[in-house]
Amino acid sequence: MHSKTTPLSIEGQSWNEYTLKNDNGMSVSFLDFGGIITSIVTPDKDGNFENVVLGFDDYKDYLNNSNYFGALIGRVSGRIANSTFSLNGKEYQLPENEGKHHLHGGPDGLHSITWQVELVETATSTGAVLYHTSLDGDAGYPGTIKYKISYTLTNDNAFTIDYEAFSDQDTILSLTNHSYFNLTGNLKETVLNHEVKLDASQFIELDQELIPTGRLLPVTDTVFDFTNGRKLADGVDSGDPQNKVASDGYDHFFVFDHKAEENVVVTEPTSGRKLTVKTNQPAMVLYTGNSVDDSCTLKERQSEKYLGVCLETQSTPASLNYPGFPSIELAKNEVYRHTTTFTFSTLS
Ligand code: G6D
Repeated sequence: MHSKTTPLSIEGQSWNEYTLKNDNGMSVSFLDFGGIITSIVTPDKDGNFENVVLGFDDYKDYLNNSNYFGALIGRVSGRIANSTFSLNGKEYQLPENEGKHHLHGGPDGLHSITWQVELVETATSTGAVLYHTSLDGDAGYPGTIKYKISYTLTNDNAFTIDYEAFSDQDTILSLTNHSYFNLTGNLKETVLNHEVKLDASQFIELDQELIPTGRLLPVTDTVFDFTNGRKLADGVDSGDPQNKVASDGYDHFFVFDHKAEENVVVTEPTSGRKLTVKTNQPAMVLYTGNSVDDSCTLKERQSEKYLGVCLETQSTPASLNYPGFPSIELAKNEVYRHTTTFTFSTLS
């Protein structure tokens, strides 16, 4: 187990890249800027260690990261319709950064701040704690938030993100990480041949602007039924209106049933890689990179549509407008706790 720190100078800004490495040779690298995960290196079935996430080749591109590659997301992941919400009878106006809507915490969200990082080694893990304080009114949100986010890698090839946050006022908060996974290794091909299994029997319907309509749809007898495993390619030309709305793919909030051992299992047949996800969150956005075009120069190659799949565990801002959805409210002095573990293995 060990870690290293690499100082960087990016467009005059001083960043650091941290690399956590376990005894099996698996590594996770990330920046203090945006908490951005720049690479995760894992073995395939033949022991070839390759990168399994999308990341820029030139790190200055993270300053204009409209795909949010690898980034921490907040204060609120997803879309807040019309960039407004009310809390305790008060109306709040947030910056509009996708049409009239507020996406992923706005232009100055957590993806764009530089975190204070402390490396942490234990007998069984190597990791880091990322700290930040966001002041009352930051990006239009109420409450001063103290964040403490931990990245931890163990010798089980498990990478855990623990999010803790604390507010001095009632507010809203829903954090996630926006890594794009690609288990082929070094981005050999798109993720359309990945098989995904989800412990989820419902998902939220989206309108043409990708805003939740308030309806929970059953997955039964649709290409949204991942309960027994399904290729992501099924969502490309299904003709299902909900795939069409998402630019011929998935970009949807699946509500976990929390009945299965694992919430998510992703496998890739050629490499034999397997990724399982366990989380305490009520749901997850499954996003197949439908808006990724060929304009990004990544470490291994140019980007393209469907090159990565995002597994964004979270609650939903739809709860601001519809009853019955997992809430994103955080009461004054309540501690926000979100933990998600990504475990990498190979098919036996
Ligand atoms: C697109 O609709 C998708 C979002 O879900 C994603 O997070 C973003 O691109 C990066 O807006």
